[in-house]
Amino acid sequence: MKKWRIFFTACLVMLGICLSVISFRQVSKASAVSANGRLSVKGTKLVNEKGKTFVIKGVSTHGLSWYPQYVNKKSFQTLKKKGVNTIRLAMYTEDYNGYCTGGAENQKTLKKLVAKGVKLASGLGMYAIIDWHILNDGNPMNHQAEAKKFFKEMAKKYRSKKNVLYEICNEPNGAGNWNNITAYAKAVIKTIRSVDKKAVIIVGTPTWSQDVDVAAQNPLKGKNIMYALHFYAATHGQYLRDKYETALKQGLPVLVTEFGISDAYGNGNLSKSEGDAWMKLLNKNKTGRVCWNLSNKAESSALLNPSCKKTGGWKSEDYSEQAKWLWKWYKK
Ligand code: IDC
Repeated sequence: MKKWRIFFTACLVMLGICLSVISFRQVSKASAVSANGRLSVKGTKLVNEKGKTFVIKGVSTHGLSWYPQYVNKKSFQTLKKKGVNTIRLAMYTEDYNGYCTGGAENQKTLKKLVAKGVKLASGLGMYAIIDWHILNDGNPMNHQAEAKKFFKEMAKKYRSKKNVLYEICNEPNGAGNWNNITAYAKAVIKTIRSVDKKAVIIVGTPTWSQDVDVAAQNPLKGKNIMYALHFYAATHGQYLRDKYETALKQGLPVLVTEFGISDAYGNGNLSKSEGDAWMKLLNKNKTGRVCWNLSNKAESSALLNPSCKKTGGWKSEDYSEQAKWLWKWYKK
């Protein structure tokens, strides 16, 4: 009798240990993507598969042609530990070695980098934004044909992935007014939707993705479309927060796919106080945000110090002042 009791007690204890190990492993395994699944747009926000608001806390690469070394597993893993749940893969279309100006070999290299970035993000349960980074080419219509071809290829490749989002024109400016943007976006969205009915698509807005209020007056039709707002806190303060709130009030789904606390040139003095004001407002509205930029370039928007040559596994001395500010917000 006594022996049986000891045996049963031992079995129960063992079972208890097994169950707690399993649940611990599940908790420690839970990633942004495994916990939230495919994202979609509801009202002004991004939501997860259960309809609950999901807030993107992202980091953007610098131009993939210029800083490809940071697209590696250790790098993304290190960012994940800092609270980052999304990586934006910034692929310039013009500039030096841009997708549309660097030739066929360069296009292959860039596509490989995008594929590597998506694969690594997927493996770590992070979201990936594929960014068609127009900048000097202010009007997205300039490369519409290439964009359609590129995004069709991406959509075919990633239609079954739950973690891929498409940003179809980083920062329209100049002739990239809302008329041209909507004409471009309609064509590119149609191309993506012919392959993938669900992925979230982000559309840039006029004046370097600041005029979300203009987009709000005449938004595009269709589901799972968001509009980009970019701010650099040392330059863009209350007037831009007002535009953002105007757009939200009109029901526009806004996503901050690029921001920093430097000036609009990605350099100069940082403004932590303006940055704090922005983050408080974004948190209040549960708007996602992606910080510029993952590199050690000698500019204040870089997240790594210029002296840091490591491409992952960074320690506090490797991070720039902006990064240190950012990690505090991403921890919350
Ligand atoms: C900047 C980079 C800088 C690079 C420049 C031109 O930080 O190193 O020389 O582009 O390619 C944006 C753009 C983004 C800019 C960033 C800072 O989307 O490409 O990166 N910025 O100027 N919009 C507002 C600011």
